[in-house]
Amino acid sequence: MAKYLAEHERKMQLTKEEFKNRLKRKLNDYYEEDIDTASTSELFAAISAIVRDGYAPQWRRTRIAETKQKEKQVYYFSIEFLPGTLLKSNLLNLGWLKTVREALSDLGLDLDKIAEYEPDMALGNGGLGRLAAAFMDSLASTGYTGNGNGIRYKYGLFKQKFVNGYQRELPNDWLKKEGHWEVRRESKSVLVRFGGKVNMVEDNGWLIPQYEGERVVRAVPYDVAVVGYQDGLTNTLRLWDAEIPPEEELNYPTISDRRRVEDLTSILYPDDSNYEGRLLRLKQEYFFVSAGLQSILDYYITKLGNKNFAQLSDYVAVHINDTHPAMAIAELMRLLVDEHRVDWDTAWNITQKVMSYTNHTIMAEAMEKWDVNMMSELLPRIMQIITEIDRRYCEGLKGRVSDAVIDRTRIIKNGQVQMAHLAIIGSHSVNGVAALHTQLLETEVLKDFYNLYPERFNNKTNGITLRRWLQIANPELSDLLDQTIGKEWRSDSNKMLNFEKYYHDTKVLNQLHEIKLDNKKKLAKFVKEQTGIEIDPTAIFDVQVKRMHAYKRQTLKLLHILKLYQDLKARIDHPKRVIIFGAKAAPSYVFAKQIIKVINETANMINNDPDIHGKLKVVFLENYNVSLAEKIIPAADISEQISTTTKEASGTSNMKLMANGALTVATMDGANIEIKDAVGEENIFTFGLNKDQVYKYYAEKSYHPRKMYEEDPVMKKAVDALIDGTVPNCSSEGQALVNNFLSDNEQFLVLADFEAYLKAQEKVEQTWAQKRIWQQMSLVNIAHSERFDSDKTIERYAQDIWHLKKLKIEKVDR
Ligand code: GL7
Repeated sequence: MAKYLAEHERKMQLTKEEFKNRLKRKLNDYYEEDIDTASTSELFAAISAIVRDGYAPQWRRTRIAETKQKEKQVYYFSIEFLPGTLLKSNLLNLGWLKTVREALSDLGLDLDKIAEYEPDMALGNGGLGRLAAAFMDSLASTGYTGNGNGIRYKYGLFKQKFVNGYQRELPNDWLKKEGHWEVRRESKSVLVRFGGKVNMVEDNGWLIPQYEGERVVRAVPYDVAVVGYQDGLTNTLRLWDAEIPPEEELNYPTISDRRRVEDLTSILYPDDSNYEGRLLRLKQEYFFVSAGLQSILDYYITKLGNKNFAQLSDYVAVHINDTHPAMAIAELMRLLVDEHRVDWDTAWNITQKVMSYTNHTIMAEAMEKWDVNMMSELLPRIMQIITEIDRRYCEGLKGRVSDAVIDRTRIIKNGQVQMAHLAIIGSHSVNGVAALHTQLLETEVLKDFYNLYPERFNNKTNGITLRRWLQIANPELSDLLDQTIGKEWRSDSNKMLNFEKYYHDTKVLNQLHEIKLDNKKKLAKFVKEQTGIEIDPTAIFDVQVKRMHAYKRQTLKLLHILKLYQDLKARIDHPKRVIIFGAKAAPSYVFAKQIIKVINETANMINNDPDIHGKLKVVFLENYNVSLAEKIIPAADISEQISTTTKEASGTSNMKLMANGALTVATMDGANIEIKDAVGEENIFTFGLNKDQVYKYYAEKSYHPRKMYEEDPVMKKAVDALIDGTVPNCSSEGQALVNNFLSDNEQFLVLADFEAYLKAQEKVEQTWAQKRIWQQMSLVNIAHSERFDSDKTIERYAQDIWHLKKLKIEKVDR
């Protein structure tokens, strides 16, 4: 061990010279190339190999410490992980970023250019997947052993292209490129069963299932290292791939049989906040849940040498990230009862103690409900177990609460399995992702469950990896923080609050301004390269980046744009503004795609109208993903967080943007409320209906937008622009938007918030004119973003839900 540690320390000491030597060696060994002849892909592959060598010893050391110290571990089960690119974050977390950047620069090379080669690991749609990735980083960086458990999709989230203003989707074949971070761990493979029939037969007084005619798939894990921030700890994100088991080859005779297995892990469902009851998705869910749980129990038995499952929850916490992995509850029951012969009551007790669940949305269309017949056919034993859980649940409550409550909360209803109900009934903890969201779960959406099990409910407001959104995406701002408050904020975000002391410091305020301007110039250059559109870096950069969805109300922004345009045409002046969108629409979400088309046509019209002298520009960047976010967010002046109050569970782009000094225009929804609490009312632009007003409209069915439209000429003019020929080439899409706005059933109340939104934007303009105040507000936002550091969120999960202790790893001194 001592020799091994010494070797580790040596590897961790990376000087520029040492790095250059290693780079030369790798290029020579892999490609027989020199530094000056190597291509970008070769350089990337060589550097990533050096990084892997760098963390390999600490990855191993973490595993050894885990088995020795036997601290409880959490397994974060998520059908999505969205880490983005890993080269720079691994370098940062190893403590090598600066050295490598400088060494490359000595060699005439640019780290940022080389890093661009890496494809995003886009195994997620949006906030939910990104949060899972942030939590992985934070677990490792706060010293906990946390394991990710997910799916290794062959194709990540589709690449978005615009053709004639329409979204087109292209496959995202991310595995094709060189320099992967994953390690195939064939020896850890497990088998997962689908279909067939189950017969329960008696064996020594125990009823055990006998399977007949089932399909067996091999789950092979690919492990990705999750390097902690300069703490010597490296955790594992385990992603499962599906293969035909070698011993089952004969059972897969045709190409289409084989393809069915490959298909299991080939695509990520590109839906955000929506769910489709498709068989393949159900297969995916069971596949990674079963594989993950089998490998956990295997570890428990063989590595920890424990066969007493009653103690499982002292060593293992399984977290169910939204309902997609909720079958973990039934699968753990199956493994305990069928495979390890634990009696039902004991197994149930263990399961509840092990499992915890996060709800990420109150939108009804996102609530998973699986057809009982479909589930019985695909997963007969799991369906039996869920039926038994449901039966016992109802029986246990009978006579204690009304039949109506039992009926509303039971798992199996109307031929469907309610996954959220399974998740709540089988877990000891249920949390929402922002204070308002949790409150709505308790008082509206999950009210019955809250009355039954109030102790299970808790809030865990989301967080973001400040390391990525500041240290990697905004090095200039990070340097300014170093120069003012010292470097400690990099490992202790609480220190960022000290930045507020510079509130009256003209020099710092000016520096903030310069940094923002510089980031805006870089983005302007990128926009020019990508789209040909010229934008002025001194204009207000007004940013809305998130999935395209009716509830997020990119349409409200669109109406604001049309109003500004109409003003400018009428010679009513406004400060120069560039509106920047980034958003993908789910391929099957017709309305979202119509919004994209209309925004693109509006942008085209405005950007090419000489009449308005470039005072307004609209840029819709293609293919919004983590890498693009890293370019846009540091350049934002305004952060648009304008969802209908009650609909955005938390939001996380709101946090990233504030950390980079953007000022938020916000409805009092999700985490916006907590941002307001952190920065104070005077440092944010709030507007719009509150939750009671929203619910009142719903309850009384009193929303009549056509009346609002008829009575407000400004609104009418903006809305009419979509159908009176003002915005060209999208009459059917424009009409679809207008029909939606004017319908009494329009749930997102766009027109109800229109006037208030314009007022908020007027305030933005007035504030923009007062440069110093703007800089001061920006500074306050940066300082208070510490509150949304995902390291802090993870500490709360670790303490309140998972009950973890930190692993002791001797600190690696660098
Ligand atoms: C989401 C919420 O919509 C979003 O508000 C939240 O920040 C995120 C992470 O908790 O989870 N829920 C959801 O289904 N998706 C989200 O992004 C796709």
